[in-house]
Amino acid sequence: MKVFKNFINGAWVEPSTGAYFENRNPADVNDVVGKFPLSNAEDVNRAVVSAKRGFDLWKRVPAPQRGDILRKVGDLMVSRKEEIADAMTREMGKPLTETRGDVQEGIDTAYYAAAEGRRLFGHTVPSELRNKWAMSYRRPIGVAGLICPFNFPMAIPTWKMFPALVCGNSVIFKPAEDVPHTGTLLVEILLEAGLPPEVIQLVHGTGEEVGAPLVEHPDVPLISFTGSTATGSLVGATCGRMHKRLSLEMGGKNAQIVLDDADLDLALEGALWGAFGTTGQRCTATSRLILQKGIHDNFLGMLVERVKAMKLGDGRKSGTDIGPLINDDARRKVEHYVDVGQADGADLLCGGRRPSESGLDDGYFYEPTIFARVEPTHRIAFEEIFGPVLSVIRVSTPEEAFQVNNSVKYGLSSSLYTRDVNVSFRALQELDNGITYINAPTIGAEAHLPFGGVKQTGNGHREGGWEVYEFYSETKVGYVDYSGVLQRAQIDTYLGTPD
Ligand code: UN1
Repeated sequence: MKVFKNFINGAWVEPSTGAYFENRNPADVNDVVGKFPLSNAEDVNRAVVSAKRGFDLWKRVPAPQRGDILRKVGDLMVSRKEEIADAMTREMGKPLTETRGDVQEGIDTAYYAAAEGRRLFGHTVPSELRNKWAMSYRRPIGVAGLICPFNFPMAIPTWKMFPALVCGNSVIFKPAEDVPHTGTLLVEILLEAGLPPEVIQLVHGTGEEVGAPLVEHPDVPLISFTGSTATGSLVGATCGRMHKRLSLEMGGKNAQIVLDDADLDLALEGALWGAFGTTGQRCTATSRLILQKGIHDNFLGMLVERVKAMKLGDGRKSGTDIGPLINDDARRKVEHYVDVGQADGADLLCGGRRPSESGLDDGYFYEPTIFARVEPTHRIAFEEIFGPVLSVIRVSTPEEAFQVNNSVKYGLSSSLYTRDVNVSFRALQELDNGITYINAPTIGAEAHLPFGGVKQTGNGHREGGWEVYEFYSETKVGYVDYSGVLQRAQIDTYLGTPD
């Protein structure tokens, strides 16, 4: 069995604990991907010492040159796309079409970052005094601790890492325990592209043993975390106490709204993709379907028919629509919520159980599940499940749909299907989310636009696009007075005074 290592201090090394965990294929738990380090705070401490040296070197490399390395990273990802997608499906289950998309999102992020190395704009503004220049520019911050989830094993680490690197920070990367192989491939690619070794550190292990020491380390001023709202609160408490810069990307309870005038075939494709893509394990997944009363019964009928025909299976086999859940805990959580939904009185229309077909016994499969007659008081109407469970809510008007959409504590994405342009723009204005799609599903954000949510989904920062570069750099202002005399700001205004 292949044994993988951490990358610390410029070398592939064993964990200080000497302990490892097994990474298994969630579609077939007999298939062991490899053993990965079960590291602890000592490994994190070593990584920080090295990353500080990496930062001292890297911050002096001109940003366009830093960007050139990211361009090579993108090129290598292009050439290894199929291999990475295959490794990703093997360790986390989503079908190859989706893992290819995940790698592509990383490639897009690499090329965007490469170009950003030639921008990183500051401002030059007029000074209120003569013969004086005033400007702002961006400086790197230090060692960035990046704690990543399992569901986008390539895209999400790149959303964090590439902007962090182009801005001149060094990085300590902790991939989710379920996807350490993809994380390893990403680090290999960075090194192959010529990133100075101490600029990147890879520390495998659990949130408790690696994530927490990273967040608590005084020499890691930047933390970016994607994961559950509960863990994000703990991370936030520590970062608040230690005055760290923190970007949080957390839960969602995203809704697709279908109004009476919608193109129902289009809305149907959107709901299937939004709710059951990535087995419902996207932060952006559609977990509520809000149907207007005129199309409610008809649309539900169409939906259930199609969902029953979806094929569960190994994501590496063609014809598979839905892969397994990531692990046993995730499946138990889904099972728990299916019990809760039934106990609360919602109507289970399909799914609600493990599949009975042969060949699926050794994976964490669960049938795509639809609950109808879900009421706002039902827990499945407002709690994040992170699995293939869709809660259908019936409404009378667009306004009621907007109100239901906004009634949860999360605010990542929303989607509206209608042919009415006025209602569309009202929705863009009224829906409390970081992203709203019109006539498209709740999933499918593009790498060059800001990504993130309002309310308890995040803490005001965005990943992706141009905004993330603000997070990974600090504004500094420079004044250059070339008048040769003392000029007192706010006092020596020279108005009406000749030279
Ligand atoms: C996530 O689920 O955390 O918009 C990220 C999407 C993808 C990214 C999802 N581009 O669904």
